Amino acid sequence: MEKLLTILDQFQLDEKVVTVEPFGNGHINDTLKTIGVHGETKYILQRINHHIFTDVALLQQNIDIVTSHIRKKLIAAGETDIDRKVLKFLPAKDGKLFYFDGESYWRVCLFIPDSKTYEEVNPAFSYEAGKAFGRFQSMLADIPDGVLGEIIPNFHNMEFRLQQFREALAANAAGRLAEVQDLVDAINARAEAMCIQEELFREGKLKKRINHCDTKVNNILFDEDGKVLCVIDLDTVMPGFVLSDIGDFIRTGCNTGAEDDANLANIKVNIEIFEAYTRGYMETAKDFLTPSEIKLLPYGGRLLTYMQTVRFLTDYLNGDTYYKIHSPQHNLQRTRAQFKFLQELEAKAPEMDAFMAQF
Ligand code: ADP
Ligand code: GN1
Ligand code: MG
Repeated sequence: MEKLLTILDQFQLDEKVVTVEPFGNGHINDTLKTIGVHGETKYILQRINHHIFTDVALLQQNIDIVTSHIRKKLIAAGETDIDRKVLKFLPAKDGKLFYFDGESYWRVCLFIPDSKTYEEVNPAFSYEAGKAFGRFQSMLADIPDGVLGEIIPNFHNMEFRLQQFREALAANAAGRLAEVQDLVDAINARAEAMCIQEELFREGKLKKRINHCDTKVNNILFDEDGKVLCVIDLDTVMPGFVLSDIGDFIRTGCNTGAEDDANLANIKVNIEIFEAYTRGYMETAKDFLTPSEIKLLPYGGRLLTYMQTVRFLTDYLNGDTYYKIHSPQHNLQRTRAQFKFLQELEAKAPEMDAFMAQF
């Protein structure tokens, strides 16, 4: 605790902090909230996983560009209460937006008061979330190419993720290959069909746009009335294919079970959540999407679920080197849960595709 308070001391803060508590349940960084003298929370402190985000200066520069860009647009649109509608990171005493203590990298942002995140949403919240992500993408659409650094190269490139998977199979570093052969076969059987974006991009038929690339349900802050305040967790904002963002929301928001549900029977598609999200998203994104992107939106859900299946299994085969795990077989449990959800999405594909015909 003393150490964490010393770290906070390195930042330019207005309020005294007496203690910090763990917060959130991300798989990569460590998130904590601060508690002041009267029990109030003013700041979020995060330890950045620099094994994954190896260029922390670039990471914070990207986030600064994105948050400043959104802030400017909100001000121009006459919005009020701006500090609750876009994240605000606070500089360290040397002016940098992070602090290195010799071992770890840290950053601090303002805690947004009277906000809530959810692991599950109802259709009304899903509709609001759809509008929020469409608005987020449209606000960032005019950031010129090359301004944001590609913080994790090939992050949502399916061909690249499959290549990493194949390397993990070949190395079999943790000796776990034999027990997951059924999953390996299922992944291989779908590989070609899941790489159409890369193919379309090479043919010049699909362009890259700035995406959030981690649009899990719990990366949106809602106010007490269920309206979206802002989109958070901006580490992976970068150019990519537009399906990433609708895809990751379908993967997390439309699943009636948990991402790592041990009981596969819990895992089904909630179609109402998909329809509500898509309606909201189309309201704010329709103007910049091409007809072929619109048609592919349900495919985006399958793609991101498949990609997550591949990424969790790759990590399991590698001996759990990437994601935080909470039990020895956690990555395998996550893989099985994601694969079950993929099968459920495949069964619902005709219904989801038919829904898109109205747009
Ligand atoms: P990660 O998912 O990588 O751990 P996040 O940035 O998503 O990190 O933060 C984790 C959780 O902390 C969020 O789901 C949200 O509940 C909460 N949170 C993060 N930033 C803020 C903020 N500025 N104000 C209020 N709550 C926040
Ligand atoms: C990670 O940090 P967190 O939990 O928001 C991962 C995402 C995955 C997600 C799966 C940098 O996100 O890409 O989709 O876990 N982030 C990174 O839940 O790899
Ligand atoms: Mg998060």
